Amino acid sequence: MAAKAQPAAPPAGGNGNAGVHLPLGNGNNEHGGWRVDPPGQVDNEHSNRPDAPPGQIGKFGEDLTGTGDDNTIVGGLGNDTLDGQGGNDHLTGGRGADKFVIGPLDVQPGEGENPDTIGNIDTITDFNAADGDKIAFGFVGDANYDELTLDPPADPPADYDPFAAAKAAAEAKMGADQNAGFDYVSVQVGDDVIVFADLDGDGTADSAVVLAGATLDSVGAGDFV
Ligand SMILES: [Ca+2]
Ligand SMILES: [Ca+2]
Ligand SMILES: [Ca+2]
Repeated sequence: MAAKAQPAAPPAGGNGNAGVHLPLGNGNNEHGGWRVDPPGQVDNEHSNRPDAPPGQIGKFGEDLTGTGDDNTIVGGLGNDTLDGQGGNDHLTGGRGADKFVIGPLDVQPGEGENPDTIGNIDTITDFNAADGDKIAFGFVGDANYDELTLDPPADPPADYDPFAAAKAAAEAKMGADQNAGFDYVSVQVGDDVIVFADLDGDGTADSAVVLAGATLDSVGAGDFV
């Protein structure tokens, strides 16, 4: 009797019952490929994806789209497009030139929604213009950019809201004249930068995103699409 064909050996990088890594690119997962880890997987070293948390299912250089809920979305080594959709999302592009799609502010929150605050809008955890990262607010046309540092009051009142203060400071630069003023204004607030966008030119911010742990040096006029 002829011997039955044996099943193929697990791909290199798999470690017993801890799941497998599936390099579909150049073998080092530097170009393309995706990864499936079981819960509890802690060994990112063999996947060559130190920027991806255990358990993530993701592709490289692909569109990573969230839901209306608060999502955490983590890109890989490639050039990813991260779109959290609604909710207050935490977006991490990882390496590569990533595009972060940012939606509108909840200017008048509905029932069950929270007012916009620094912790209550989308956050980009690793914005890096030097990598070619871009923020996509959906603005079309020529855009003017400015930036400033918010100086909190020496003795802030109990209800001091740094987000509202930053938004007001940004809107003071946006101006009500559609043909003047700035369309994008970045505001340094403590250790973070909040980028505000006036998409319709009426002098009010329509969208905003927090760049966590960033400085004004890390974002500029050429970083928007
Ligand atoms: Ca979301
Ligand atoms: Ca990436
Ligand atoms: Ca506006």
